[in-house]
Amino acid sequence: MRLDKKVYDLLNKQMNREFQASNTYLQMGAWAEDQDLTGCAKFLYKHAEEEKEHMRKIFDYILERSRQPKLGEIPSPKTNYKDVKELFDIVYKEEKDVTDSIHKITHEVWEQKDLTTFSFLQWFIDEQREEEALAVEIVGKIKIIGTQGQGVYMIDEFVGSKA
Ligand code: OFO
Repeated sequence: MRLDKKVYDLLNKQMNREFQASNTYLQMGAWAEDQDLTGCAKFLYKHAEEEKEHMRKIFDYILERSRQPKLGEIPSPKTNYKDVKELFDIVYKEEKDVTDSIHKITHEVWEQKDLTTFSFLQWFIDEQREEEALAVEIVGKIKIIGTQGQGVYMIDEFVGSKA
């Protein structure tokens, strides 16, 4: 059955948001690599790929439900960060915002009794739970280790081990 227009708009927006997250993580990876933070760069590049896969999942789903996905303009990501702490505070905020957005769409499809889309979104809900938990873990470790001296090296090793 063809996707309801309101659900289509919400999914389309989410699809573009996943693409934006992918670009943000890719750019963050470039910043990290430039700072010789190779572990962080590895982690961020991997996540950039994952966000692109999320985008594609929604893209394919919209098509499957007889609508055309519309790629929008993606604003340029920030290119400079104060330090690794600022970087991962932004990652955590980004993931929290994506979770809120996915929950909002899920709530709407539940109201509309679109159980097919409701089922489709369960994967994203589980994925966001994992991604948020990972971001919380990294932000927590950065807090413990601190960003002075060898702390940055330890953080880079830790984040790289999560890639
Ligand atoms: Fe981490 O955002 Fe996709 O779903």
